[in-house]
Amino acid sequence: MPKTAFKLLLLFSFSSLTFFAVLLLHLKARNVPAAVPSSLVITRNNTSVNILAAAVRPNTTPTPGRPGGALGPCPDGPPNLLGSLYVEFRTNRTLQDVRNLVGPFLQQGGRYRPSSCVARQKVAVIIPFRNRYEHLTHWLHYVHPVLMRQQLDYGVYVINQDGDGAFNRAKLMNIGFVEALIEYDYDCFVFSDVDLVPIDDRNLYRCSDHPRHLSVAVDKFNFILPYATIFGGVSALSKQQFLKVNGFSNTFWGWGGEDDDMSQRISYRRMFISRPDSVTGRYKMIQHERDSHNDPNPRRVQKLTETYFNIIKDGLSTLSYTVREIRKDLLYTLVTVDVQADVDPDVSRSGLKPGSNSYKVSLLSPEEHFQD
Ligand SMILES: [Mn+2]
Repeated sequence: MPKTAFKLLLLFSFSSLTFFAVLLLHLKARNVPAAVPSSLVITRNNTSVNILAAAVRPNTTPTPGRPGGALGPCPDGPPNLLGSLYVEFRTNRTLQDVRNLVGPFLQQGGRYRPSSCVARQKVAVIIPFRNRYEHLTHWLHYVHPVLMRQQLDYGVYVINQDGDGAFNRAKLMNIGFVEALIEYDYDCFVFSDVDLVPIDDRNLYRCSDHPRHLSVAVDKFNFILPYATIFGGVSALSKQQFLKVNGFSNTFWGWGGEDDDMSQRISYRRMFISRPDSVTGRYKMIQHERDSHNDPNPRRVQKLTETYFNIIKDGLSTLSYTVREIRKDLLYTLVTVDVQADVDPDVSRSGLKPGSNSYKVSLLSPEEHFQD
């Protein structure tokens, strides 16, 4: 009798050992960066897009698949938040480092949704962009894990202005809104500068009853809100809120004014700006020199007196651009666009130089732009 028991015990230990060995192997395999190509190129040359056409275009990207039955909604307060975070930009991390670190949790194009519950909001994070791969690397490194802990169903869209024309941050954000909606049924849009990283993950990248300004306490401004109506840096509008204000103006070329114009659109449409408190809303800004082709717009102050009359005739309803390329990286979707700097009469009136080669198709891959 004890002999049989001993045999059974031996058999049991052997099978558990085998089980753990297999489990370990499986876990190890999961740690290897996902076996998906880091770049997948879709070219849509000379496809003019407008908001109406976008609305009827079919979804091109299926939503991230999720096997299994019905999940419950995620809790209103994400349970795994850490609070204040350590953020450091003086490193030589590369995009590949970030792919290795957070890539295994993502789907192609910088997409994520929680596996244990149904996210409360579908959030598109829109980053207006040109030639700032070093900043983007830091942003992706720090913000992806935050968004995951916040249990969002989200995607990261980097809207890359092609050519050397005057930069148009606001138009890029309008384009991000349209392009993200073509892909997925997002209900919330967070617009973020590439050089702003939240240093507290309790600052939820979600939308609320009113348009929300998230970057309220930036280190560059000694963690103080510079003025009461400020809406620049990082902000969040629901799809309905964004449509209500007709998006951003498309006619702010060069630096400044477009965020204040949005702030006025919001108040003219009888909405308020909501904000996190000044501890939760802390940010670290990556220090940099002013970009070329982004000089202060001399018309920006004058233009702010015209917002009220321009809401209807300048915005999503009049948005026109050309998608040069859509590139799916594991960490983000890169949409390279021609914003038509040289066909907009407002560029010449603004006193800024229109782009000489804004129709040039970008042939460099992000890695070639990015000096590792
Ligand atoms: Mn900046």
